Amino acid sequence: LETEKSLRYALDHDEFVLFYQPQVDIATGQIIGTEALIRWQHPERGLVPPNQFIPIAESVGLIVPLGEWVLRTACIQNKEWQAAGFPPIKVAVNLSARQFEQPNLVDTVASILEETGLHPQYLHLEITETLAMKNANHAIDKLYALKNLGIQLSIDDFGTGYSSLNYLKKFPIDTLKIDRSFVGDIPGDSDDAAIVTAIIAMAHNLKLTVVAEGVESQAQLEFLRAQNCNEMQGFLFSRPVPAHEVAQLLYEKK
Ligand code: G
Ligand code: G
Ligand code: MN
Ligand code: NA
Repeated sequence: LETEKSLRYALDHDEFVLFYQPQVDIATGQIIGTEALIRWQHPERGLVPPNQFIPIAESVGLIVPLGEWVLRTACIQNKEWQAAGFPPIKVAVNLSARQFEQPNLVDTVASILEETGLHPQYLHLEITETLAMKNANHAIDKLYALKNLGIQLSIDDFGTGYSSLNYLKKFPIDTLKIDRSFVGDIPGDSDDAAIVTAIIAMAHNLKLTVVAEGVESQAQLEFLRAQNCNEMQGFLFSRPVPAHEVAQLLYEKK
């Protein structure tokens, strides 16, 4: 198991790296964004996945400086793609509960946007239902403050958390990301097909954009297309890849 010390060392020695998973507009097939996903490039162990260190970073509080590094790096990278002449795309960054609870979160996001020069409309922050519901009244104020910066907000892993649908009405959310556990067995599993259909219809009635996660097959994509799901993310199009491979994909699909 990782220790606070080894994670701190890794952060100080630039051992973390961001991969990016493309997000594709289902109607046009164009890449319209990426989700930034952290990995640890360990000198001996190779690429360590986030589930092996994010929970520890969260429990010892190191997720706060680490999350700030993720946010800054993702904004710089996205700005670089724009500067290279690619059509502007958004970048989605995952926020942990501990980060969300920081009193200076909104200031941190604001100063990273200013420092990197990324236009706020291209930054999407992903939060989970559980995170938002932990202290719902406080969360609403914070979400509105984030929205006032001009950024976009997404609910990640939608349908898997502890939540009330009430928050969809109260929170200034732009996007729902349907958790991949609902996507994996469509269209064959009629329960999952019904759930996915209902989520998309509800989201659209609430004027929210819907992203399907974990899309692995053409049959899943066709089902989602028929339901007018807006965007997809998954191995069918691309795994999470290093930044230079995103540039290659953007170049090929131009
Ligand atoms: O990339 P992968 O599919 O292995 O990601 C596994 C989990 O790690 C996902 O739930 C994802 O949300 C989380 N994760 C990846 N990168 C980050 C990050 O930068 N910050 C936080 N808080 N979670 C992340
Ligand atoms: O929880 P979150 O959605 O933030 O994390 C995304 C995670 O899902 C990453 O670990 C990523 O590697 C994984 N992932 C992305 N696309 C697929 C897919 O098509 N199938 C599966 N099984 N996992 C995926
Ligand atoms: Mn996510
Ligand atoms: Na997810």
